[in-house]
Amino acid sequence: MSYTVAKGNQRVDPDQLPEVSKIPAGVVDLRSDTVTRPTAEMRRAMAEAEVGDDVYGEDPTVNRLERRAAEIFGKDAALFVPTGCMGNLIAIKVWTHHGNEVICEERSHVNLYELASMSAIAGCMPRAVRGEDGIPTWRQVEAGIRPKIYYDSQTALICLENTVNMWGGTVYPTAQVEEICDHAHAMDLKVHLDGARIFNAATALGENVAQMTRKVDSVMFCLSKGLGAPVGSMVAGRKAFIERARIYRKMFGGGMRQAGVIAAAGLIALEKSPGRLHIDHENAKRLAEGIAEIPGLTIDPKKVRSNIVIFDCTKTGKTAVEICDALHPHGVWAQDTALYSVRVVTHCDVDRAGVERALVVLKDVVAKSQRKGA
Ligand code: TLP
Repeated sequence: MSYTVAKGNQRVDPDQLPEVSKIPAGVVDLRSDTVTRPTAEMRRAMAEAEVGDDVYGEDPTVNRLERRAAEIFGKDAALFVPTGCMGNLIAIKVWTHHGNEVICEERSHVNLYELASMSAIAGCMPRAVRGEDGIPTWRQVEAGIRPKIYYDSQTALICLENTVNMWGGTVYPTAQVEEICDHAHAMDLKVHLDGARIFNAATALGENVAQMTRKVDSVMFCLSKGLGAPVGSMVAGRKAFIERARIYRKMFGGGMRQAGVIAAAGLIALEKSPGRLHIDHENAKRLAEGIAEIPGLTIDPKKVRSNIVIFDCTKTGKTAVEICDALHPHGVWAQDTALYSVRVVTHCDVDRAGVERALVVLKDVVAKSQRKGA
């Protein structure tokens, strides 16, 4: 069977959009935490942001955001980039040469959802390894490292992800990250962390991001997911890394001029949002527990530690696309992530009442579809 995404997850026709840019009333949009809209405070800060030409390093708001991100992560420096994908690609480009291999987990974002940019642009091959719940141990990573023989392509970089999106927001224990870094460094390999949702991981672990990332060579994190900023991600690392990252950002078309307008929202996201992520996690837990009680749906709620819930719908006899398409007209939007996997993600624009409504609708839709399909 060929796989097409659910209608609600396809690119919409701009003419069909409502005029006001907010999640339509009555809709519980659980497709992703990327759908959050900027708060009134962010919009005010954006309107009032001091700006300059960032390609000349003259945007005071961008400079402030970069300094603050570096400080929070305990790194020398940070760089504001338009997207998480660009941040990851920049790091891969800095740490590798054409023809190198990059070790990553099989379902990682860099492997599956970045349009093969590590190959198409950085000239590298992904070497996918498998880890339980998307969290490979050092032993599993090590098995993917190429021997130093001149006719083998060479491993240059290990790319980890935390939280692990497509495994249901699972969380890397810091000791395991550090063990991988220690071994990798002893072999002259670099470690990049796709920390798109690192603040969710920090919330789940009760640790701080500086401590969690102290051994990685570079980290990317997103302002525009759970933290609620409209646009933007950061990469952070040593000074020499960021100097080269700046060059590749420009090469990839990411030199953004008066970007203070969006950095202003990013600063608010960075300061204020981490403190509320536990609410999203509690809502995700509630979703998972409710889903586990719906006949035909399978999930282990114990494994849900952050804001991502992925459940299996095989036993309903319906595909994930069919489930998502059936939910959509009832104002509950979910994302199909594989033929029989549906993802629901909690975030600041979904409250507990929305979660409860989503569960009622999901139960109803699954029950009806089973009756029809029987
Ligand atoms: N993830 C998106 C989709 O692309 C799947 C989502 O809805 O979750 N790393 C990770 C772990 C991500 O989850 C994402 C986006 C990115 C990188 C890329 O970030 P952007 O979308 O800013 O390029």
